[in-house]
Amino acid sequence: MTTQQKPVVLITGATAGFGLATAKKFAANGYPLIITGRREERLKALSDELSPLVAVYYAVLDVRSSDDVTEFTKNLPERFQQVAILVNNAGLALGAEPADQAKLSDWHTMIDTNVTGLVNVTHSLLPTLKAQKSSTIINLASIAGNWPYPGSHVYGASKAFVAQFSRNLRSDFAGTGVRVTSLEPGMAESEFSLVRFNGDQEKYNQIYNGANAIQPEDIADIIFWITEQPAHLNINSLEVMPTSQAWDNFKIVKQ
Ligand code: NDP
Ligand code: 8X3
Repeated sequence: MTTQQKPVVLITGATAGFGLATAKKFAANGYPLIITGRREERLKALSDELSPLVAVYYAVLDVRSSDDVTEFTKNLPERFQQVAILVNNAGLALGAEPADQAKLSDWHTMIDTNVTGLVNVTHSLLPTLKAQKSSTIINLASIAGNWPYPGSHVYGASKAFVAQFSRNLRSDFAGTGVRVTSLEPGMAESEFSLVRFNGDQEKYNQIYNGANAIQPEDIADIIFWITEQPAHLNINSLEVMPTSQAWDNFKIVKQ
């Protein structure tokens, strides 16, 4: 199969972490790429790096704006219009204080990005994905959507939405060529915790030092593996943790 015959991959949030590593993984395997995010310099640098390998189109896109997402989809260059793999990766957590100390604006940002943004991108691409013989949507959920922990409140709830939305899409597309996966990673080392803790490098170090956390390249390998499954198989959900991470006791607060 030549490079030109491989399906077009669209990755949201390709400027860092999982999205960046996933772009590199698909490029190394010859897939034409659409990479998006808000930081243009990073998109351009990545595009320059990967263009010798594959066709790359980059676009500055804030997934929170449905108008911008619609425009972006409408204006995709012809070479990139037949998107067949969508990696809905853009997302973030903000803060980990107890709910009553959290900022309402942070809650709104998480919902706007992790829920509304993911819905915006998915909705605008569904006709294209459905028109392909075979296509795959991979939605980045999280263990935080499956299990509660203190300080997770809206972040975890937004990821529970992603997991259930993925299952519901599966219901609508059963028997069609559209596959949907909810990918649910645990602790992974990326800019995620810098964003969550407002750039606090010390907190970041505390979290990851000695934890042997998941690396973005691990997630990229898993995403690639999901898309490589035979067309008659759908990975519905996949939860992955670092070996160092597991559940703890239920909390009992005695009077
Ligand atoms: P990073 O912070 O390293 O990367 C997040 C990416 O999302 C960046 O490329 C950022 O790009 C993009 N992004 C954020 N907001 C927007 C927006 N409004 N519009 C477009 N792009 C946006 O985090 P990770 O790679 O770790 O996280 C990727 C996904 O995986 C997220 O959905 C996260 O919730 C999820 N996840 C992360 C885990 C972890 O422990 N790291 C574990 C489980 C799930 P830019 O700033 O340029 O817009
Ligand atoms: C990120 C994983 O455990 O920090 O989704 O919430 S966790």
